[in-house]
Amino acid sequence: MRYKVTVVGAGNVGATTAQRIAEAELADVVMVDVAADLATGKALDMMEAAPILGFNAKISGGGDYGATEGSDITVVTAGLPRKKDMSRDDLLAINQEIVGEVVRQVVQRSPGTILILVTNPLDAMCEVARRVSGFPRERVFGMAGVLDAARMRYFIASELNVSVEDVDAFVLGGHGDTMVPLPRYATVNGIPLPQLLSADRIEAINERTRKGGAEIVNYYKQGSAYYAPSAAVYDMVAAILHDKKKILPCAVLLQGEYGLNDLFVGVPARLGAGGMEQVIELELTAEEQAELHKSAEAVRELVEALPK
Ligand code: TXD
Repeated sequence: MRYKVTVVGAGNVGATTAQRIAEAELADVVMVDVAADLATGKALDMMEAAPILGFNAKISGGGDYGATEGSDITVVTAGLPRKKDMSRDDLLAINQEIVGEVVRQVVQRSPGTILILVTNPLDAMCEVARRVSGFPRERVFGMAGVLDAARMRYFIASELNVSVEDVDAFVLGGHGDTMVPLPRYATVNGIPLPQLLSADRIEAINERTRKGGAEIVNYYKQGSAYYAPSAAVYDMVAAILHDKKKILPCAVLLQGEYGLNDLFVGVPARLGAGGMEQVIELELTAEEQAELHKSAEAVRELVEALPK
């Protein structure tokens, strides 16, 4: 049996995600973009690599949603990326219109699909997708935490000169400057991070993690990160299609967990064949809880600014 994954937006994150999924033969991939020729051309270019790399997945691309019918998962990257000196929140108005229309088109043809949102401002776009699709929270959630945690893991591994494979870390909260890195839950091969690094060094890593997106934007000037973001989406897609039951930080609609309601916030969740199968509640200190609520407030402000 072959799975089908639709990726809307064949830009940097979308195309790289499509490439990663196809090269791993995880699923056939359909890319859709308003820039139809761009999607068609990138799909053809990737397929022409298939004989060399030896993958059998099919990638197609264009402007028509017809080809997306019956998708198991749909990844939404359509929108404008953040430019230098532009906050994620500035993107709100433009991207809510784009994401709303994309989700309408997608769910008409794939009413059972699982929606993974990537477009910024991420947490608010999840809410737009939820409203338009009417899907339960198991089938509409966002990618941000896997990326933010991967950045933190990389910074920890570099600082300690250990393998990235040995480092685990969690980042909670909204995907913005108020995100909450959780060094207490970071480990190096099971050893808690606070036993390995001074509080000062840990705080420096937290700060670099919070600003990780901006650090890349400053280098690229035009556009934002996509290699690590597409790897993060790939991890989530693989967890679902292979029913891995992997615990990954995702933007999930909270319904009472962490004392928060009806708001998409980044928390650890179990991903498997059923999509977002369970929210994992971590025990937080009063300070961590306060930071999480502050981050959630920033998300709420954005959601309240959305046109009804
Ligand atoms: O952690 C995260 N969630 C993120 C989010 C990490 C990285 C990037 N993040 C956000 O994803 C970023 O701020 C943007 O909002 C999206 C996509 O980023 P990307 O870097 O891929 O942007 P591009 O290269 O500009 O690609 C966007 C594509 C482009 O080809 C447009 O033509 C297309 O989206 N687009 C559309 N496709 C379909 N339908 C509509 N309406 C549409 N509008 C634009």
